[in-house]
Parts: sequence; C-alpha cells; structure tokens
Amino acid sequence: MILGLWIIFSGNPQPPSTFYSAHRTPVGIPTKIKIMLHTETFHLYSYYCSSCCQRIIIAAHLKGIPLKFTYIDLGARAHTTEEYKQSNPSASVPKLVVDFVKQAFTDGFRAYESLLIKQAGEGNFSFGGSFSMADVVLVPAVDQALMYRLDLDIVPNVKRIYLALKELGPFKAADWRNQGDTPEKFRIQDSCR
Ligand SMILES: N[C@@H](CCC(=O)N[C@@H](CS)C(=O)NCC(=O)O)C(=O)O
Repeated sequence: MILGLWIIFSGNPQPPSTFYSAHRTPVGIPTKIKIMLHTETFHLYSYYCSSCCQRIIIAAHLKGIPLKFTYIDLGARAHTTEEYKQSNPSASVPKLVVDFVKQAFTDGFRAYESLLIKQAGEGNFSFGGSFSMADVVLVPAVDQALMYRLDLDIVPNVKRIYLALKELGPFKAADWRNQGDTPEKFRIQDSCR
C-alpha cells in the first residue's frame, strides 16, 4: 500500500523542488524521520475526518513522535487556496512539514558567524585575506540554506562574505543556476558560462 504522504522538509524549500520538496513515501515512518525524532518538529496539516490524516496520527503515536497540528477545513476547501497549494501542489491533506533543515542551518551558520567575528574581521573571506577551503565549503552550504529560505540577516558576516564570494568567477561557474543541466527556469542570465 502506498501512503502518498506529502512531506515537506523545513517548510517551503525552493527549487529544484523535485529534489527537495516532497516525497511519495511507502507506508511507515521513513528512515530519515526515525533519525530525526528527538530534535525535530513535525507539523501536520490535518482534517479531522480524513482517513489519510488518521494514518499519520496513528503512525506518529506508534513511534512516539509529537505532532504540531494545523487544521485544514476540507469542507471549506481550505486545501485549494493558492497559499496552501504553494507548499502542497497536490491540494490535499495530510501535509507533513518537518522543520529540521532550517534549524540545522541556523545553528550551523550561527556557529560559523561567531568564528567569523573572531577571524574574518571586515574582510571578504572566511579566514585572512584570501580563499581557503572554508570559503569553498561555505558557499554551497549557503546556497542550500537559501533554498530553504533561511534569512541570512541573522548572520551578517556570513552574508557579507557569501555575497562577495558569489561575485567571483569560480563561484559563479559553480553556481547551481549556472550548470549544464540546470533547468531553464532556474538559470541566471547574467552569469559567466
Ligand atoms: N495519496 C494521498 C491522498 C491524500 C488525499 O487524497 N487526501 C484527501 C483526504 S483523505 C484530501 O485531501 N482530499 C481533498 C480533495 O481531494 O479535494 C494519501 O493517501 O495521503
């Protein structure tokens, strides 16, 4: 039996959506979720008499997963609003949002920010006056975080260094919106290729 649960990791991750946003999962709790049990929030968009939602609630209780609920009134067609469909194009319940990625990014970048405050000064690199491996690792991590709509204003030094690095050739060449297989709709037009 296929559960067809609509799972969204960390709210509304942005493109490439097929990669990040939702998964058709076999019945049961996916392995990934088992790993996250103690640190993450599971937010179920539910309707009281939905059998599909009931399955999730049963499974969550069996596994001891606390659920946060938002109720979607199918009778009032709340599942067909544009706002709801943006995060769940299937326009149905259940929708399960697993708020772990954003928190992980936030924690990681806050830690990095405190290192930058000590080591980067006003410069545009993570360490000292030139590139290091830290910069090579930082930019892809920030790119991923932005897909999950992380607000970089919470880490101003990370933001400054990220934006400066993104202006440089090697980082433009590696930009995910600038690859040979990047779908047209995600491409940036003004980058070097
Ligand atoms: N394959 C999904 C189907 C989800 C589904 O059909 N949900 C129903 C409620 S049980 C729904 O939202 N129906 C609203 C509609 O189709 O307009 C699952 O089994 O979870």
